Amino acid sequence: MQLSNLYGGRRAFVIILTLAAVVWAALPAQGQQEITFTAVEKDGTKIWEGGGTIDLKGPLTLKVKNTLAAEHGFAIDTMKVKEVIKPGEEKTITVPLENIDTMVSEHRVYCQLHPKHVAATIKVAGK
Ligand SMILES: [Cu+2]
Repeated sequence: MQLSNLYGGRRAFVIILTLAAVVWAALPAQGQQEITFTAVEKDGTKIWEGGGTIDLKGPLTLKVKNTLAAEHGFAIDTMKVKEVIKPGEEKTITVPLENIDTMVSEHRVYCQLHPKHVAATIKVAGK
């Protein structure tokens, strides 16, 4: 009696796990978004190069690379992002949907360490 209960429970667990895996595999297909930014220097000016357009259907992945010899900040106030990227470092930042301010049509991507460091933007589709 106890043994068959244990077996039944384990089988149900396997079924749930399988279902969860199927759902999980299907989810990222909708609204998976990735945008790349690179800190570069052009004519003596530091620039966050990159950007793109997002929809607000899923989490956002930011691939951020600092090719320069000094640390640079990477901040997006309207997405609750504030990081420091070390020289030569490449960082992947995932922004959950709930951290993205839906009232904004253009998100400013800037360096919080250097006011003169030129910012980039992320646009929102359909806004
Ligand atoms: Cu900077």
